[in-house]
Amino acid sequence: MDKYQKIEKLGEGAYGIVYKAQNRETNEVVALKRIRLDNEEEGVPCTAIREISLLKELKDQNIVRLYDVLHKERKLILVFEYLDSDLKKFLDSNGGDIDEWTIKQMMYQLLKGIAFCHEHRVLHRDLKPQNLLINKKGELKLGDFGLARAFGIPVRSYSRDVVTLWYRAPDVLMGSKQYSTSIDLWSAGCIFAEMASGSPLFPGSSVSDQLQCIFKVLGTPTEETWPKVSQVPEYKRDFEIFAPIPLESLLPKLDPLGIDLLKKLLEYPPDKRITASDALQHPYFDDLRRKEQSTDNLATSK
Ligand code: INR
Repeated sequence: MDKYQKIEKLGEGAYGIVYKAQNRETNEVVALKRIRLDNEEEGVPCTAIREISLLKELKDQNIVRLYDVLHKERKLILVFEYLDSDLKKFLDSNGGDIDEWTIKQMMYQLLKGIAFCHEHRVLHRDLKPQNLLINKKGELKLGDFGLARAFGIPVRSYSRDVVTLWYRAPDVLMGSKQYSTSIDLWSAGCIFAEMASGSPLFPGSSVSDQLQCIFKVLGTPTEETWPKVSQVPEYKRDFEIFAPIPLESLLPKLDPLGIDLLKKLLEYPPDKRITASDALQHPYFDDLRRKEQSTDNLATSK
């Protein structure tokens, strides 16, 4: 690791420790992520190396750039673009009081990042405020994507903290193995609500408690609200029955268009959940898209 000088520890994710570091030659500041592997003796599986190397090609404004993959002495170090903060810190430092325009801009960038990943057939699978990186320019970029496929979704983080279930889709919680892009849109819905209210929408403490948190807000799913729900592997006929609470009453800060988008992100049937590219076209973003186009014109009119 002589090419980089570690500056400080930034955090501990599901797959390893992240450090702020500086390239000794170019002075470029980067984020280094040391991947911990369960089988240190056996080294890094070549499927994982291949999987991760493909992520180097994934370049977008709303995706944290993976510059390099260093594979030495049976260890894997990922060299990422550096950003100064993450959405969790931003939410905490603002006491949950983010203005509506900022929420909209953050959501738009989140959905753009997701749409880009999905267009390239990469699922995130574990979106949460902690791995949405932000900077002072107001940019938001997805981190931690694509690692789930290379290494599997861990149950515990590097520091042995329990991995949060708060953003996990009900179909995944109920053991559905047909993972599709829709699981990331559920997470986006949970993050949207959290930005609008300042507190997590579904703060469950175990898989069954997580499902109950969801049911208490959206109502316990039935064949009417979720066709074929009883065929999902871990569906229980004795799930406690709850009636839905209107989302408007929980999120007074969100305007009717925002509520409409949120409902489409939190659809029970995975195949009915809005896609990222359709969400970007939702009327909630009309004013933002108009602004974006007028600044595009400014940039090209000279
Ligand atoms: C910061 C983090 C700033 N930047 C925590 C953090 C606190 C303050 O995790 C981070 C990262 C960064 C980061 O600048 N680049 C990356 C994290 C991740 C990838 S990952 C890239 O994959 O989410 O851990």
